[in-house]
Amino acid sequence: MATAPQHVTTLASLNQPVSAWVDEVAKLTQPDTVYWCDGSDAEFQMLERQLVARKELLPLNANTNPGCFLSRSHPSDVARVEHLTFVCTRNKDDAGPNNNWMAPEQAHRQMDELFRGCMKGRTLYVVPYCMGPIDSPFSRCGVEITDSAYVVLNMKIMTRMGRAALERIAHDGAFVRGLHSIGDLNPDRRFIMHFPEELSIKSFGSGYGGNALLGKKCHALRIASWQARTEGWLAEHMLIVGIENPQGEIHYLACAFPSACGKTNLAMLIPPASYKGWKVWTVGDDIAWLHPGKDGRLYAINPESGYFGVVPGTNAKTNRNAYETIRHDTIFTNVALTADNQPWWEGLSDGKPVIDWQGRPYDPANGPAAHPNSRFTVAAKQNPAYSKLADAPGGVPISAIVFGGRRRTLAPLVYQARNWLHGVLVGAGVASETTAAATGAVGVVRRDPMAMKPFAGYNFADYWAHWINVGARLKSPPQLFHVNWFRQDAAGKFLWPGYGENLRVLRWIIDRCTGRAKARDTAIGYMPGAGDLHLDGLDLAPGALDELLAVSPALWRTELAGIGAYMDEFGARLPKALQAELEDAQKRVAGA
Ligand code: SAT
Ligand code: MN
Repeated sequence: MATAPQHVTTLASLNQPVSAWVDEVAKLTQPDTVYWCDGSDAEFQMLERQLVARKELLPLNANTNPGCFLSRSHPSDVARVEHLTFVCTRNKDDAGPNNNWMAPEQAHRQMDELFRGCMKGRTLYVVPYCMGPIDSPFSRCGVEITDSAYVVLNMKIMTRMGRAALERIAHDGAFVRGLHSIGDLNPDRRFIMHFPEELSIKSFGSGYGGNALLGKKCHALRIASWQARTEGWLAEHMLIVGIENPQGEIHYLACAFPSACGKTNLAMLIPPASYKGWKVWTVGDDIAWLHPGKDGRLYAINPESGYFGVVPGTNAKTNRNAYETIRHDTIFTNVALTADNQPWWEGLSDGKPVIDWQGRPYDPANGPAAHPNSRFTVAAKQNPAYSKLADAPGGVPISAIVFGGRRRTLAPLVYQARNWLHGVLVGAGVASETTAAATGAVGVVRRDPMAMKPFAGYNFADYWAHWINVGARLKSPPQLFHVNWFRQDAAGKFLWPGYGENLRVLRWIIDRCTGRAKARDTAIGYMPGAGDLHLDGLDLAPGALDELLAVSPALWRTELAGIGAYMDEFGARLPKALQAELEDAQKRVAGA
């Protein structure tokens, strides 16, 4: 690739610590060319053209999907790899039983061996980025070095990338160093290593989003959660959504669900037809950075500027906003193609696939046409529901925090924690049936506290203690809730329609925050009575609501024992207050 020496010098000279690090990495990895990204649209288009010329990016039908491209990954490189993801702290206990751990010196040695000479014949891209609005005091910057132009394109969409970020780094001083190479995509030579004490990341052997777009899970969750603890805030796996009622009052909610539980859908929800005058505004769909404000409330920014969402299931009925958002200027990864070169995925009502996600003629015997974890990368600004406050430097005030998971049984449609401490227990008890976003078996229940199991960059015991401390500092803390959209009847049929209808539950949640809704005091927390939810215009199966709001003390006794056993793994570091809260919860359920 041709570099413009003038341009390189200008950007490199903006920041001595960055260029010193780039030189050091170039010596190790030996690229043919070093290219500093300025983040301009012209640069984006140039890289697109290069990838198209190399057949690494396929332009899609320009009439139906203008500005859209398809990328196909290596078939073994389609999801995050939690068993190959490590948190490398000097003290093993600081990473905790919730993380894979390796001593930092050993991890550096092992990774540097992989990186040695790995960029021969390739271009080294320097990608300065800012997580959060460029002028927000809550934002944090990083620089990713990568040999993948696909990563550069995605980082341009997902973050505030380029010159402005580099200027902010010069001003801030500190930045997160992320070194990435796709290597040879050999799963045996694939590792994602985090060094929170050094604010650095080394990722080798994968081009997949969560493994390769280092600003996302690696920086904005694992490293940032560590930074947040030392600085007194929270970095969470949460969407941020504003709900506006017909009176024009907007409440912001932050919701934590494990990957592929519908966070993007909830963040872009379309109100049901009977909810006239209601509007939903998206601030973020995956990550929230939460800061205690001077007024005693909690304020949230979305560190990202784009969506890296699951494609299958997206259609005009399930999520019209997402469907509109990805009609143009979108990078699709691992979807199928129709005969006229339109992207296709399971859940679309029209079109039919002729080429599958691996580029083979479509044959149902090979499984789904689009990979179940196929993704779209798209600028958040394309969302028709993009919030006016999505770029607000001070963030949005959070009225409620909502936890949830995929549970066939047990968890009712919604319940409210009794107070902050109980809410921390509710969050710590989140569990979900596994999905396609991570490699491994699908459909197994696993503990996923605060939906952060794969993302907390330190010991969960310390993380829960930090949550308790943050709550204690808030004069007007958000109310905490738990929802379950995925409850099924005995025949395995979903009891709740989900999607836009979820607004009915969010409405009860908001009304609880403003003191407008009634609730029953139950063994697990506050719950709506059958008449407390606004269900006009909704056709639920007979008995479904009772089942959705049923609490089985027997199942809950088993669940709380399971939570207790899980927490025991954290030994003496577990906060005493959380242990006591669990015992209280157990007493309430025992007496029910
Ligand atoms: O990890 S990714 O960000 O690639 C997708 C997800 O699990 O949210
Ligand atoms: Mn996620």
